[in-house]
Amino acid sequence: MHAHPSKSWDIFCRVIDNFGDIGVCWRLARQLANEHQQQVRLWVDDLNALIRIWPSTQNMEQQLLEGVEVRHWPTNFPTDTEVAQIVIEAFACDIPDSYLQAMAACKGAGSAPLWINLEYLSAETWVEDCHAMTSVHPSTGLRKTFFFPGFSAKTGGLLRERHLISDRDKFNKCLFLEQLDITQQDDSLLISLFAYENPAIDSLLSAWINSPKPIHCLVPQGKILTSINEALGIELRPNTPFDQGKLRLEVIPFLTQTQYDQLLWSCDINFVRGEDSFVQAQWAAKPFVWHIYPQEEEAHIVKLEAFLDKFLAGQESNFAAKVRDFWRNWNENGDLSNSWPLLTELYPRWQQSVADWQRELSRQTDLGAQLTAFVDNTHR
Ligand code: TRH
Repeated sequence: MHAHPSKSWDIFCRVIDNFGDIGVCWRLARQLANEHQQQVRLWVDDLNALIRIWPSTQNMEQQLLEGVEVRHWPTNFPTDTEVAQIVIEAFACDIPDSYLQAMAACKGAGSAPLWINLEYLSAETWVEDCHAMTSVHPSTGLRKTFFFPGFSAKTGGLLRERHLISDRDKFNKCLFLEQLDITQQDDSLLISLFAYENPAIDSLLSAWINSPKPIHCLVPQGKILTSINEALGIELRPNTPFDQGKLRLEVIPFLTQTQYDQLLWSCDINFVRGEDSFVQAQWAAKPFVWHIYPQEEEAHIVKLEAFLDKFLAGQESNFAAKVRDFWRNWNENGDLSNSWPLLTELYPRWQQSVADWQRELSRQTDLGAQLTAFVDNTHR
């Protein structure tokens, strides 16, 4: 394994909403520290979001966690903060002005830090043209590089821990479900459901209740529960499974990030959202459905279709049409009562398509390795 000179990194993470911003930054920070032996400091403005996905996090200003120095990013940022050699601005979060001025001072002293903006993931083709492009900050003259995660070799790649695939392949599902006190219904399709509020859940639940095959759905506590409770006119609670027709619905606690990855490995179909769970669902090599983060002017639908174009390229047209139809209905409040059975009757092909897709993706250098290689080649 190529050893990288150990450098100091500051990762700035502002939690907009949900858990994706911190989910991505925390996974990257751990990987840089533990797989590439870098000195990593993670600044996060909302520690509670990190505590939710990593409960061993303390609510304190400074702590060492998993080899990463985790710092609370306060409103009044400490002006005496030493500038790191590598500065990651996650998702254009705007690093503190005092820190920016300190970066400019370093530049003036001949040791400009490497400033990288880590962009949101997209499968859109323009990403390949923009990846690694730079711009010069008007008032400081500092150069910023735009680093785009992506699904092709012309992008910055995807987050994938070094041991993820081998850990997945030797994973013991039964033991994991036992630890979560879950007894899978016999001969059932085990489904994990992580999504935003979604009125389309109504037709999906009726498709599951009338499903030819038993459906056992696990719902980590989260936003989709509001839609489920509205659709069923009940208040679902942890440890109180709901049974109707062929459906068993079980609310499970919000898991640690690692346990959630393992839940994806345990299920036959995964409903995921945002960015980090979306990527992890692909590494789980199980059929998945993406509830993309809604954006103005339907920009998210363009992103959704761009991913489907890549994922379904070369797939048999009938199967491809069924997947696209189901994803569109899930993201555009369509009727799922028909598209669900039509898709699940093609489950083996769906399974194979995801297995092939993730195998192809796993040949690409992961984002953490690409970032450290980029730093080696750029920051002297
Ligand atoms: O929470 P999200 O919807 O985050 C979103 C997206 O990142 C989106 O791109 C961004 O614009 C928006 O936030 C602001 O979905 P995502 O990206 O999948 O992040 C969820 C994280 O939560 C992921 O790291 C997995 C983790 N998680 C757990 O740790 N435990 C759990 O039980 C579950 C369900 C998720």
